[in-house]
Amino acid sequence: MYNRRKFIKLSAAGASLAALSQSAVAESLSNISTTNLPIVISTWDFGIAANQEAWKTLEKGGRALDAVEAGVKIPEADMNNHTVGRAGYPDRDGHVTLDACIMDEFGNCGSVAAMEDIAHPISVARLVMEKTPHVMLVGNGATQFAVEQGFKREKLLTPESEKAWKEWLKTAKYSPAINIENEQHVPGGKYNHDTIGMLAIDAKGNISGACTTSGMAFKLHGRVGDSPIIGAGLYVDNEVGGATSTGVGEEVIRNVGSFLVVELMRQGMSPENACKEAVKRIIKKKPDTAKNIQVGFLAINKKGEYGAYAIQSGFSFAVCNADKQDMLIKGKSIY
Ligand code: SD4
Repeated sequence: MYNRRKFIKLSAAGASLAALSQSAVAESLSNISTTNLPIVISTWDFGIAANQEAWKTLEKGGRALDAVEAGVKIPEADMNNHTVGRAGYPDRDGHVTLDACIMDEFGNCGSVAAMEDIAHPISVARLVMEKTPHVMLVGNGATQFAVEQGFKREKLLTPESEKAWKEWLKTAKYSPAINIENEQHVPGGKYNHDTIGMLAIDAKGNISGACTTSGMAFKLHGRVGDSPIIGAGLYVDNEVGGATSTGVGEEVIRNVGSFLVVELMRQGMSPENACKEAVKRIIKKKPDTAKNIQVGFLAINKKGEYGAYAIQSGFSFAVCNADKQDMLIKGKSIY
């Protein structure tokens, strides 16, 4: 028979459960061994400096979200880095257009795409997440929002990037090489293009990620790659882990790459095997395309175990934890 007292008790429990703050839920999810934590990992050699910046937050017991935002701002600000943020190579019409996204331990996320004139897209993405009911702002709307939030409008095209663009215009061959470190694959490999994807787990065991890029060099105006697309360039699930990608964004989007890696880890695969399987999916779908492009995935699971895999050799990633702050690891590859 229906027991009203029991129902009242249960619904009271339900109500108090619902009233649990998001942070209490995250605390309970993080009820695992945290011996390797905190930790931060990120793509490519420039990940070392970015990780070191993120570490300053993590070692003080700070939140992974703050760590990844601070970390990726280093390559975004680097005037010698032509693939992320300020000083990035422009599109084929000479506009520097930036893409970035960020995701936290609660599944909150924010993104900007094809945004011009603002040097730190990752911080704008974070404000889209925190201050709007939306996930993604693009183009002029993203710039307008950033300015309203107090960001300074500035010219992002540097003389050096402009020179490279004018050089490229002489042939205007629309086949920019991406990430293929092995120059024998790539005529014009000097326009190699790398994105920073960063994943961190803080001392409480909570995971966040960030991904930021100026996208494919000399792309069509308006082109958006995987980097600002939640599930493609970045995905975090605080129960499982996080993943991020670098390389030809179109192939990553087609396979919803980072989401796939996280789901494969959920099914029990190690981070490295999950990345490898996602790379194999890309190759299987378009074997001829895959021979001449680079895509790399980087992943971390809830225990702080990490791994990576790429189509081509030459992909590297940086790891930083209490033991070592400047570790650089060569990612394994299919070819
Ligand atoms: C894009 N995935 O725009 C980016 C580019 C990149 O390493 O990652 N290069 O498609």
